[in-house]
Amino acid sequence: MIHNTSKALFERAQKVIPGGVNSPVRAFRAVGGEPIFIQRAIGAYLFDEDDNAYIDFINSWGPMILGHAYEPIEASIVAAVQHSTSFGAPTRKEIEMAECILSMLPNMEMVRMVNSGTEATMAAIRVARGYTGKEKIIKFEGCYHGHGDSFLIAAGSGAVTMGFPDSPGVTQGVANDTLTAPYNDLAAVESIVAANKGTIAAIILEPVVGNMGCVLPDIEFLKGLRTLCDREGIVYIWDEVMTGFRLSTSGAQGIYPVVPDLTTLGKIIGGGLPVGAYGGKKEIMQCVAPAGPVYQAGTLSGNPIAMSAGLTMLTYLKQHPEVYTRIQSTTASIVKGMEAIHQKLGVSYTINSIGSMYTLFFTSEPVTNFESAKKSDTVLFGKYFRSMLSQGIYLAPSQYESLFVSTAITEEHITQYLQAHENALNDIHT
Ligand code: HOZ
Repeated sequence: MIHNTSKALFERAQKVIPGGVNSPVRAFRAVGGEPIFIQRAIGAYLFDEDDNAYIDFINSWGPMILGHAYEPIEASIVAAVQHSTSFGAPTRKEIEMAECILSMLPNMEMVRMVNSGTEATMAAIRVARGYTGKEKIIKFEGCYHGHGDSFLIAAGSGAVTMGFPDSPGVTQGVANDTLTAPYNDLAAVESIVAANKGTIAAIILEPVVGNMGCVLPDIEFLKGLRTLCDREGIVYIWDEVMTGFRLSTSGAQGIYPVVPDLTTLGKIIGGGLPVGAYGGKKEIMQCVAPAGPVYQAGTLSGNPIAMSAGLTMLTYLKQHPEVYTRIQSTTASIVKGMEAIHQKLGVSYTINSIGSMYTLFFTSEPVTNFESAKKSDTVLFGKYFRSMLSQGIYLAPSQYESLFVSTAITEEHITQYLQAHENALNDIHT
């Protein structure tokens, strides 16, 4: 593959954009080589500026669940644009969007739209603090909740990929208010809560982690946190920015029988446009301004174009739950195929998977938390990534991310993927 145009664009980009990218993971620093610049996409395929085609397993980190340039979503955007792109005033679509979200997430009684997952998580903890009158939060090592100050402590995703899990620029005061525990370790959380009695406003987690790679929760862990939060008057927040409307029509809440107090959303709810949301119990959400005193606002919140795209996406998913059966079966075939190849080649790697999310970890040990995720051989991952890319397979350029499958992936794509996988493993082991 020739990447001359991407190369030239990257050189140009680095002169005007920090690191040449608008989000760090995209720079490919963790996998070596230089980023490819995407020119267009359709269905399962991305095309770069040199017109190379790639089968996409990132899908914009989740949102393109129906594949790229999905016609009904594009049509809804085109229709909305004809009535202007922003009003900064309430619209009917915002109510329809809120009603649609609540109908799909039965645990949610009220919702506020924002512009990104980061905004949603920042607002959710502010509301939790306002509601409880307490200041500290507990997050989990390797979980990533966007780039808000409070969350850049032991953070996953790009933060760990780039080697800054505790980012400079976060004040000591903020850091002191963020307590961290290992994922899936209820006893550790119990002791943190006991040592900080009466000071914890919220516990926030990814109910299925995407940001240290895909890591599954122990159900007893999720349930135990619910009991703990009830006992101690702590707001239990599920960050479903990645899992919301991806794991089921009700996200992780449709799979695990646990009810959070607040949920944060993003990605899929915008149909590929920049949208986030947070919502939950009415009693808590009534604290948000102007209903209550906790301030949170945004000129572009509930933007009419984003609402049209998001509403079209959610309505489609609600009416077509078979989407989930399909992408789950595609993912299962990929995982099964990879495992068969590992057996054939006599190599042992861990694959974590649920629904249409999965990660191949370059370790033979089980991955259940950040500590075990970090046992992966990231140098090997980098080699694997580059081999897959050269064979036209676009994966997340970091070991600490999940992959996402869309409905556009066919049997033929699976065959191509598995062949590339086998070739890549042969490449890196010779
Ligand atoms: N941190 C995002 C995924 N966990 C990546 C965002 C991006 O680079 O687009």
